[in-house]
Amino acid sequence: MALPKFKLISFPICPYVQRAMIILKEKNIPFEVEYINLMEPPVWFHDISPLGKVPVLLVDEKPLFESMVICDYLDEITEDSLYPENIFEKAQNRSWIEFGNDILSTTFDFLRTDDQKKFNLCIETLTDRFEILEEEFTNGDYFNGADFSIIDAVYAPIFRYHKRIEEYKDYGFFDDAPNVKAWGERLLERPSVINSIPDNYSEALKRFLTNQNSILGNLLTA
Ligand SMILES: N[C@@H](CCC(=O)N[C@@H](CS)C(=O)NCC(=O)O)C(=O)O
Repeated sequence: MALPKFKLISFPICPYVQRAMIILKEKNIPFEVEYINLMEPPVWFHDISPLGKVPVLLVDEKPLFESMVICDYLDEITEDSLYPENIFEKAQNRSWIEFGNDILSTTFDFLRTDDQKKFNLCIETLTDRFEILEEEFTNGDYFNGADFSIIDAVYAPIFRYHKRIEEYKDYGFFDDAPNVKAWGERLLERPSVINSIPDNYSEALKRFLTNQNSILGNLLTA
């Protein structure tokens, strides 16, 4: 069956966009990408994104929003699902994807806050979350063992943020989570993950962080 025409509406440093991009690449689905400036979005963006957020996937020009909806749709219209076959295990993966969403939003708070108390609390929470994940993590290369799954695409952009943070300063997030750290490093070497960001990612991320007037942003400009 011929696939529809896909266009992914994106923002250079968005981790949710990266999820969709990774799945498109893992599944060898042809697509176009259009990067927009979220600070000054084009007028047409409001018509396709009711929450004003990326990613949006245009499917034969019809919009789909929310990254997990997009990933699940792409998984369902192609062969070889990137979820476990067992329905309970699939549901469990979705639980841990929600856990990843929570890690991502705490990571955003950590990057953006100018409040020292909140900053310290984020460090504590993130360290704790990665330790919990360590207990859940099996012995394979990926979350579900030998094979790459959707949940790996969700966590890869989180590890990308944390690798960049570590380059500035090591906050010890993974001190009690060595297997999770190794999982992250493995993910960041995977071609679909490497190719899920644009060439200007590093500058764009640095610009974004230094413009925040946050504790971490100020550390970068010091
Ligand atoms: N739950 C959404 C979150 C997407 C999201 O927060 N995207 C950010 C960029 S990383 C965004 O578009 N923010 C613009 C805004 O909130 O106005 C998803 O999974 O797609």
